[in-house]
Amino acid sequence: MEVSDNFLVLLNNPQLLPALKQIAEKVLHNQRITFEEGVLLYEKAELGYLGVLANYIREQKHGDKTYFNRNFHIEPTNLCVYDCKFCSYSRLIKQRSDGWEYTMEEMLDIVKKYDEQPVTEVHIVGGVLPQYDVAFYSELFSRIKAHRPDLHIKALTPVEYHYIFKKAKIEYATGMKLMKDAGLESMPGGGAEIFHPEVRDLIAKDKCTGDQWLAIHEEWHKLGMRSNATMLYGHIEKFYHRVDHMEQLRQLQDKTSGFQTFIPLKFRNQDNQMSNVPESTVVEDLRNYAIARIYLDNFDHIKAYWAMISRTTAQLSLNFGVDDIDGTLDDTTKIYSMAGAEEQKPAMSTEELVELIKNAGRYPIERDTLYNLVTDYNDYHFPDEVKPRFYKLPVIN
Ligand code: V47
Ligand code: SF4
Repeated sequence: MEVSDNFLVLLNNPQLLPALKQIAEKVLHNQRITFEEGVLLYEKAELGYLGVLANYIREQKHGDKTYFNRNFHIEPTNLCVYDCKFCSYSRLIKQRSDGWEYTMEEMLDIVKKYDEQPVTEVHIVGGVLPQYDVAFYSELFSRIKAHRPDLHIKALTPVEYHYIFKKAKIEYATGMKLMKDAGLESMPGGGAEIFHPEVRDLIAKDKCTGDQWLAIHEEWHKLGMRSNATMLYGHIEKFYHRVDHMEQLRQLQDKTSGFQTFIPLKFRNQDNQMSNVPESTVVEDLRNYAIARIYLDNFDHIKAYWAMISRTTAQLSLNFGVDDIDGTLDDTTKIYSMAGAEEQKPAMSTEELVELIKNAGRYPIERDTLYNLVTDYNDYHFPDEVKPRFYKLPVIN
């Protein structure tokens, strides 16, 4: 790919630290950066530098293409046996009157609500409770597939799988095969938090460990299946914890190639046990997307989850390595609104998503969960066409 003027200016800047110049040259030559270089980026690299590098990689992989899908969530319950300090669902928080625990029929009714709509994915994730066990989820998945075979089921995380397989006394490999046979098609990226025990033991003590999270994804990938990965950042972790997290993902990806998308999740501090911890700045959020794009050279996609990060930051992130902004959601998820995200009823129509992407100067592509093309919106004109890529200044006489 042609090197942009920005990249050339950056490489020829005599004030650039030699170590940062070396990283830029590695990126230019498609070489992998080291753990130490990852930490150095977090410690020393300013936003403009990171944007140039990450955008170069993003455009090399995808050009202007920016992906989204039509999806909805089912959150079986907002109560949980665990007590993650950052979570507004955890058991200490649950002494409130707005808890829900959906039955199987209630979850199937949610699926049926979308019968006439062109959604392609249901994303199922919520709290962990004993009644939702292997038998329950197997039946749920198979009944959803029986009702609507074309709806992709992306469901649960190693947090739930570790808990239900342990209760059922079955190995991860056996359990994941059972889920696949029942209709599970991919795994979302949740439950990863920060793998390093120095942090995990403080914020998410009792649930699956980092190694167990990775082992369950590995078993799933061995079945030929795909999954995502997240990282909950911007709380008590240090930069080396973030790099360690991405290093472990990069190593597993080298082994299996099963991950599709990396999703950095910004810690939101409302109504949880870490409300005293300030949230990261937008500058830090953008730096973090960019460093993820540079570090995870073997991941195809970096996603900014607009419901959590806000629409404006999602647009900005498209210049910092991000090529995916998740989907329509239809106000079916509460995880982030309960934790203080700007979007209190997260829902965007296809038109709004297309407009948001076009207004950021990018090329909207509706994908399915596995990144197959559903609709190319670049030449698609809605009745009220969206604004052009760059605004013209008004002429004042
Ligand atoms: O595992 C919980 C996180 C995750 C907070 O795979 C919080 O496509 C920030 O994984 N502040 C669930 N984060 C959501 C998730 C996800 C979302 C969108 C797309 C995909 C995908 C996956 O939310 C949890 C946890 O890490 N979380 N509370 C909080 N206060
Ligand atoms: Fe439960 Fe997940 Fe919240 Fe932890 S993050 S308390 S496991 S819902």
